[in-house]
Amino acid sequence: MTMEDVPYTSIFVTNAADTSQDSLGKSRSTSLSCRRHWNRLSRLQKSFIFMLLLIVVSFCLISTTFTWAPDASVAEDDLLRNKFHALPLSNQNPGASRRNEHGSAFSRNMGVPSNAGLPTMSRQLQPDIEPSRAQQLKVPEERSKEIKQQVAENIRSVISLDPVIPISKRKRQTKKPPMVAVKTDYHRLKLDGPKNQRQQEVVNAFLHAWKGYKTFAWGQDHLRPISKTGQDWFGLALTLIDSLDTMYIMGLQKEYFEARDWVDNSLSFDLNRNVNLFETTIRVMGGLLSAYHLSGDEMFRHKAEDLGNILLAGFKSPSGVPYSDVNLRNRVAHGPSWSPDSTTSEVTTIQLEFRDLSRIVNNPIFEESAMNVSKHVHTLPKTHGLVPIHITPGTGSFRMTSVITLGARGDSYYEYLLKQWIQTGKKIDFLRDDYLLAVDGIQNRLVQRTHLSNLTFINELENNGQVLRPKMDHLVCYLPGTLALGVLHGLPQWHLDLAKDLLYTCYLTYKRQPTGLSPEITFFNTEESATHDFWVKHNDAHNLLRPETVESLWYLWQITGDKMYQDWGWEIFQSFLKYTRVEHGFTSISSVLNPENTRPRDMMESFFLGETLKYFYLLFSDKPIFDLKTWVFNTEAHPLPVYDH
Ligand code: DMJ
Repeated sequence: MTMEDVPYTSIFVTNAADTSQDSLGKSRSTSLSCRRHWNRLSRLQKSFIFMLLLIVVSFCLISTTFTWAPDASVAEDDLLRNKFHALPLSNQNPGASRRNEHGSAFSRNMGVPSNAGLPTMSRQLQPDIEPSRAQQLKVPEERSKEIKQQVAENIRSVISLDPVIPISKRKRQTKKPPMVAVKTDYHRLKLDGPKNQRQQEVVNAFLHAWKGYKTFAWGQDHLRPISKTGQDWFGLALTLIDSLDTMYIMGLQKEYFEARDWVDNSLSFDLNRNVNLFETTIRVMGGLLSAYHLSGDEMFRHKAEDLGNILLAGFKSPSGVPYSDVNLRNRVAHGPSWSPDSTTSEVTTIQLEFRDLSRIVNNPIFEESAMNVSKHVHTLPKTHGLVPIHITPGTGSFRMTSVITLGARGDSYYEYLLKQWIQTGKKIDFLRDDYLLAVDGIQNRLVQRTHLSNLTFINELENNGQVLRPKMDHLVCYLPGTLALGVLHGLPQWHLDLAKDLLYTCYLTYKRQPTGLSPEITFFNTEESATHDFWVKHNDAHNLLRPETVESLWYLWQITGDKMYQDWGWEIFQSFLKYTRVEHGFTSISSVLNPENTRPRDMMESFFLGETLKYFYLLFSDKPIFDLKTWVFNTEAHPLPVYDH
């Protein structure tokens, strides 16, 4: 017992003794005189008093029932707040100080803001989605149970030893959001399932792949459909997150909500793993952002913000050009072990996502960090607008000896110049100008035609821009779609001619193989004596279920209205079904050259569900589903809204 306790104890003892003697007699005489007064009243007077009492009691009962729930939520918040204070500092989320540092809103955060304890706190900790009117009017018992559960859950997450406790884990929404697009009236999206046989077949393929993933690899990055196991690259459920918006678009409600709940309950970024900044941004952040925009589900926004705060570590280099990898737990970034360089396309293909994140959480740090990279790259010397595929974060300079290509490690630099310009309402001129210069450079320095059939292809440029190499990655086949998109947004019409010619070549890289599937890399012949337009090296003959050609077919169909592109896509889809579908999903194959022996690789990449099947579904639609003036697709096929600046 402390000194402060003593007076309170003695006062309590004295009062108790008084009550037992003196006050007992007083209360007896008071009750006798009341009864006398009552008996003297008339019948009317007695009825009037009864009525009055009844009204007062009813009023009290009603007001208790309807004001109880909000009071309880304040109590819940108080309990939570006390828990935060009770925790030793080392157990609190280290992200809190980071958020503070970047000026991010504390409202939903784990960290205790400087105004903790002020009355506003209970409002700040309200659920992410406002409880519906029906929820607010629930009977107290039911609501009480719900709140107790929520508090227990919150406390569990607060006292866990995990250094990173995601915001969305603490304030989880209890009601599933409706399956409607958040901006239906504005974008007029109709996401109510397949409308024709081709789309239905795509949905069937998706469900087949999903079943395999769910059965054997649930929550893992990829499915190995032959060995019936999962594979982890980053440990971030890449397939599940890449697929969210595909399911939403296909109208697969049951599957979508299962995945949505997994993200809510089980997606954790507290992993001691190095992840690739670019891949994590385009697949995971992109997937979460588009799921948020389509569904309006706040949980996705919070998860994206959690991830964004971690990935910001990537930009902490001397030049601001990000390192390739970030450790999710300790938030330390570094380059790959074999090189001091980052990849040009990687550091310039995170801007759509970081900008969108900034806009939806109202914190400029993400957009600024990523946009500074674009601004910096804009100032670097280039070859007719074309860039080498390596850049050094230490100095911020290009590795000038690196190859120039529209394929691996160069591709989406060009794509994001255009798409960023579109995303920001076509107001940032240097993005458009760099894109236009680059397309000029492609046309004048890289484009060539085969001698035999006059097929258009795009070379690579080696040795400091001196030597042309007639090698084209399948990845280059995204370019026709991007060129067509530029034309839709008012860029020169000749870009569409180039797009059509190039897409025809891409289509032939499928059609002319005995499996009807394209290899990873194709070499082209320009000599007069050539008997073939192109050929494939044994080691380049694999097919990874990549999306780029289907992506471009979709853009070209939607922009030109020419159904020929749908038919080409249908042929390609049949070939995927024939040669890559296995009992428990789809698999990449080692050879497109030999239908008798494709040598399956036992790997279904997340982009097959996130991109390839989504683009097939969009391509086979009778009418365009997305308005390409109000939506812009990231490089992993995740739709994001266009802003006006
Ligand atoms: C995807 O992750 C993206 O499309 C990226 O831009 C390139 N590589 C794969 C698909 O091939």
